[in-house]
Amino acid sequence: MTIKLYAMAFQDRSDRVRWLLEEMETPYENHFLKKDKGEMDAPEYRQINPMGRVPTIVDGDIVMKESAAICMYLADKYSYGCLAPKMEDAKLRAEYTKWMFFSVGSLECVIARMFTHTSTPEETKVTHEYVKKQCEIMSLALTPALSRHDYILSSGFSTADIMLGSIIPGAHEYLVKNNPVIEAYMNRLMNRKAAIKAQVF
Ligand SMILES: N[C@@H](CCC(=O)N[C@@H](CS)C(=O)NCC(=O)O)C(=O)O
Repeated sequence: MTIKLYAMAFQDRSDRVRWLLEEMETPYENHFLKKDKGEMDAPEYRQINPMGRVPTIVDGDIVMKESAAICMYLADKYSYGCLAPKMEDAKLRAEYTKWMFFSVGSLECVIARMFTHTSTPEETKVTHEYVKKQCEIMSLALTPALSRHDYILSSGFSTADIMLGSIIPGAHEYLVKNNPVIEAYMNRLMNRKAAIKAQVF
């Protein structure tokens, strides 16, 4: 049964799921919901996602929400040992899990403040100072890892790169602009065929 991917647009948090599906060459259908037509609030959609958010996937009788969780689930199911390190490879799997959670739990929630905490010039200033500082701290983890290898894991490209690659551009100013290591990493990711096909960037 073909996987259904619910989204609002190519460039929302469904981007990482679509990119992963393209990398795995797993068949899927895009279902774009029109917010202005009330489709996010429609009872049929609220039944599978009570919060009325995207992305959601339906894979047979499995319904998944939360983009990082969806990507972990899909990579384990369709690309285990390739885009998701195996459990037996404990050190690599631990590193992979760390970056998957870092991407949303440390990075994206900070970057998202630039969209939610900017209602006045004063608030915008405070928010940008905060995001800049946090990005400096997160660079202390990202830059050394990406100096040692082309992708975030020593084993090569993985789903953790899809998560990071879809989130980092949101803080281009603070993470990419003056950091040649992260800039080169982003160029590698942006040139991947699957990312181009998924219209991530
Ligand atoms: N933590 C969730 C966040 C989901 C989320 O907030 N998605 C946004 C789009 S990127 C959304 O659905 N917003 C609802 C709206 O704009 O009405 C995830 O990573 O999937």
